[in-house]
Amino acid sequence: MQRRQGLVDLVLFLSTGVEAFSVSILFFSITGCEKPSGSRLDEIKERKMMAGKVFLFLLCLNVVSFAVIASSPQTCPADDVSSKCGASDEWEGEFFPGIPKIKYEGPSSKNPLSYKWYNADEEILGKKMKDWMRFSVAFWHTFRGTGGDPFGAPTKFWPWEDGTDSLAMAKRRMRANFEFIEKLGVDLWCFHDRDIAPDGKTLEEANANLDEVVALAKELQGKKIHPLWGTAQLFHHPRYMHGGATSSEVAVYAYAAAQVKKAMEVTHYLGGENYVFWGGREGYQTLLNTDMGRELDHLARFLEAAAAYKKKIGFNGTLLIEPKPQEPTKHQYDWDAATTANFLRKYGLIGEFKLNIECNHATLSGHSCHHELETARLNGLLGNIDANTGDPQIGWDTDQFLTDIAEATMVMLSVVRNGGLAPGGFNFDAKLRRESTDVEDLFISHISGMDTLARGLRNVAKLIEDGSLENLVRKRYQSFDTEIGAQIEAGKADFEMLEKKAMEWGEPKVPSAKQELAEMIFQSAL
Ligand code: XUL
Ligand code: CO
Repeated sequence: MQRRQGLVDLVLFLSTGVEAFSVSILFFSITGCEKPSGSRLDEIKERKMMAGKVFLFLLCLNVVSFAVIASSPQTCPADDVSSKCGASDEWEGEFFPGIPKIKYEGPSSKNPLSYKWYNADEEILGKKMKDWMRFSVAFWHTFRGTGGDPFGAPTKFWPWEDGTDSLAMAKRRMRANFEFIEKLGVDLWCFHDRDIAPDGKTLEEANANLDEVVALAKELQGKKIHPLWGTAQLFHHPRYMHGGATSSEVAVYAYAAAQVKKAMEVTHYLGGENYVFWGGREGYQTLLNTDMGRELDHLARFLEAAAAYKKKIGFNGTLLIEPKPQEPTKHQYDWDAATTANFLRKYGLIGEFKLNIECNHATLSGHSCHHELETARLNGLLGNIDANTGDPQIGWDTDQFLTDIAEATMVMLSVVRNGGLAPGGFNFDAKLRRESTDVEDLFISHISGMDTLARGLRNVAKLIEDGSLENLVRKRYQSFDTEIGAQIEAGKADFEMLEKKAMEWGEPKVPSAKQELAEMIFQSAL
């Protein structure tokens, strides 16, 4: 498409130039100022004929070129949508010109558009880095993030955006998404239904819009790329102001179910490996007007129905719940990993769902990301990580790229102990700061986030190889590696027996916890 356009442009340019030239010859020969003699008159006639022929030939060439242009679909330059773009969904050129495919150059590289620590095919702890990490690009932040905040207007005006929410724009954006993913060198992406396609006046219209964009995404994905997960956006539209599955209105519950049904279908169609439920408005503002018990029962019924539908359509992806304590509601039901695990257990949903732990959500609930990951892991529920971080001074979900090496090392400790995340992975639920407005910032932020986690993995390998931290922990509990300790752990030590032992042993000698030593060992691996 692009080449054909270039050729037509060249022919047009050349023929128009030569046309102008021949017309000037014609003009000159007709209006020449010298008085012509007989043989000179014949010569002029001949020149006129020749010029006329050239002119006619070039005119034909022009007409053919115009016909080719008119018959080809209208194209739209990727880096400037203002001029040629109508309802066309075709494009020309690159969305990220000048950005090469990002390569590993090693820690000494000063090239911001290169990986310094993430070397996809390098083996660490018996697995390729790319298989430990399974990085994914979040469509909503990378392609729908505008930089707008509650106090200010959008700051990002990507060259391919035309300011509309049209289907043509959705398709162009999808093309930009896949160019981005390919240049970054990852295989996975995540989306909400309403980020990738415009909503409709009716559910039918919204579904039709989604189908159209999803068909293009399927074509652009090729064989290698597919969604890490998909999800339904049940928090933006006013109908969801009281929640989706926990709304007090039964018609909203039904609408939410229909939206999740469709989002699961398209995730399955695109080869998605997981499906996420983030209860953005599944919570309450005040208990004075809320029947919490009834809302939680409804949420469980909703999730049960989702698990049943997944089986019905033959979707083998993992269903994931993403805990978050609040924002937008004052209190969300999936507060943290422990609360969510308890909810799943109470309603008999443990085997059907795992958790998607987001680091910024962890800190909002008053925990560290490491705590949430370990809580999920120890319950057999660690399914996926939304890789981001908050700001220690700002009290909301800032969704920043994780660049703290110590934090990343702790995250990777959990991932390695979990044996990896597959079929889950790391989704960059992270956005550029409002003030970062260059197209290349999209790349720099992802590269930085990927390198930080890759560095975390390398540090975990060092810690495991060194073994001192593991030894320290083992030593700390060694008193339980005894006959009585084994009896306690097997649930065979009753209180009478323990009382006898306490009297026999007398006042226990309590050893140091060695916290500073543990921190020193940890730091030495960074
Ligand atoms: C919001 C959030 C969501 C979910 C998907 O805080 O994390 O983007 O990850 O709905
Ligand atoms: Co998230």
